[in-house]
Order: sequence, then C-alpha cells, then structure tokens
Amino acid sequence: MSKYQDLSDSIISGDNVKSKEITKKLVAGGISAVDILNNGLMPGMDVVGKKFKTNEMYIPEVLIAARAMHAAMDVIKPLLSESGSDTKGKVIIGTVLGDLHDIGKNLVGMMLEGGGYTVIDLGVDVAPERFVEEIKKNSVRLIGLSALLTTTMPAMKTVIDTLKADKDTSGVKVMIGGAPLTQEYTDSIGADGYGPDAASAVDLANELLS
Ligand code: B1M
Repeated sequence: MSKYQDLSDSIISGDNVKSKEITKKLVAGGISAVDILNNGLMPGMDVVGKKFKTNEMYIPEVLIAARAMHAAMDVIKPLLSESGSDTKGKVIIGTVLGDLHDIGKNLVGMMLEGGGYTVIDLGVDVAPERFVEEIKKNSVRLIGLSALLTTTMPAMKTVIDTLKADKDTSGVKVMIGGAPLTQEYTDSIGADGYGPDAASAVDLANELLS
C-alpha cells in the first residue's frame, strides 16, 4: 500500500489518532507538506465528499472524517506557512443575519479546507457589513453564505446588494447554500452559484475561482 493511501484511509475511516501519527511520520521522512496535502489528505476528503453525496456516508461520519483531516492539518499547517506554499486561496463563509444554523455551514467549511482552501469562518448571524469588512481585510475573491430558514433567505440578497454597492467588493463572487434554497432562487438574487451540498460547494468554488 502506498505511503499516502494509509493517510487517505485514515481520513475516510475518521481515525484522528492515526491521521496525525501518519502525517508526523511522513513529515519526519522528509515528505513535503504540499505533497501530504495533495496526495494523502485531499484524496481522502474527496472520497468522503463523494460518499456523502451518494448517501454511503452520513453527517456523523463526515464530521468524524473532518476531525481526522483537521488533526493532520494541524501537523502540516505551520510547515505550509513556513515554506511559503499557498493554498488554493481564501474563502470567507458564514450563516446570514438572523440565522443560527451552522452544521451545514461547518461541513462546507471543512470540505473547502479538505479541497485546499483557507477558510475564514465568520460564524452565524453575520451582518452584511461584517462580510464587507472581512473581505477587505483579507483580500478575498469568494464568499459562501448559508441559510436554513425561509425567513433568512432574503438576507443573502442583502449581502449581495451590499457587496455590489461598494467598488472594493463588487467583483467578489458569492456562492450560497442551505436546505431551503434552489437554483432558481440563486439566479433571482444574483448570486454566482448554488451548492446543494457540501461536496458540491468545493466543485463550485473551484469553478468560480478558475
Ligand atoms: Co432549525 N429549523 N430552527 N434548528 N433546524 C430547520 C431548518 C427546519 C426546516 C425544521 C422544521 O421545521 N422542519 C425549520 C425551518 C423552516 C423554514 O424556514 N421553512 C427550522 C426552524 C423553524 C427553526 C427555529 C425557527 C425553531 C424555533 O425556534 N421555533 C429556530 C431558528 C433559530 C435561528 O436560526 N434564528 C431553529 C433552531 C434550530 C436549532 C438551534 C435547534 C438547531 C441548529 C443547531 C445548529 O445548527 N448548531 C436546528 C436544527 C438542527 C434544525 C434541523 C433539524 C437540522 C438542520 C441541519 O443541521 N441539517 C432543520 C430540519 C432539517 O433540515 N431536517 C431545522 C443538517 C445539515 C448538514 O444540512 O444545513 O441543509 P444543511 O446543510 C447542507 C446543505 O444545505 C448544504 O450543505 C450541507 C451539507 O450537505 N449547505 C451549503 C448548507 N450551507 C451551504 C452553503 C454553501 C453550499 C452548500 O455554500 C456557501
């Protein structure tokens, strides 16, 4: 079995002790953090994302896999910044104003991290002005909004309108997701993309930033 396969398997099975241990061994063996991320961790999360999409894995297993991913990421994160290697880019995510649901948003964040992005998670109940502030502070080209309530869906349009009204943020892409949303609604509020699930959010981010 390849040295990376064991690591991918530890992510898929959600073994955070093993994922950390194998990552430490690979680092000690001189493997670069980027190779570990690209050949071991990301392929593992990719399998998790696919299994989640096809109902072969469920939310608790995905959260456990994400924990294993985080344990390994903790080992390589300092090395990545030390070597100056960059991720695919930064993405800001948050649940919109008035909405406290964060399980789906957290999954999206974990999947994006697994897909190679640096995620800045603003949490829940996030005001439009906060998104603007953080976009400017972090020079971000893509944000992800989550809403679980029909009553908070319009807050997504408010964020989009607020971004469009400011010349410094008008070019920022916006992807949205959450159980009550549809592609039709996405188009109607002028968002750039809709992710029906966490795995699709990664594909969407890749597409929007390509
Ligand atoms: Co709430 N709640 N809740 N709730 N809650 C729902 C959403 C509801 C459908 C339940 C129901 O009535 N059947 C209903 C909404 C009805 C509606 O608007 N039409 C509802 C309600 C009414 C409420 C309250 C108003 C209840 C009350 O107080 N009377 C209240 C509102 C609080 C508030 O937000 N202001 C409330 C509170 C809560 C809890 C706090 C108890 C808790 C949230 C805990 C938490 O998140 N930390 C909660 C929960 C857990 C739910 C249900 C049961 C589960 C939601 C969930 O986490 N699903 C939910 C019913 C249900 O959905 N079955 C319900 C799992 C999660 C992985 O899925 O979030 O859809 P989801 O995310 C998916 C995709 O949507 C997508 O990817 C994820 C993974 O595949 N996705 C994105 C999500 N965001 C994305 C962003 C992207 C891309 C994809 O790009 C950026």
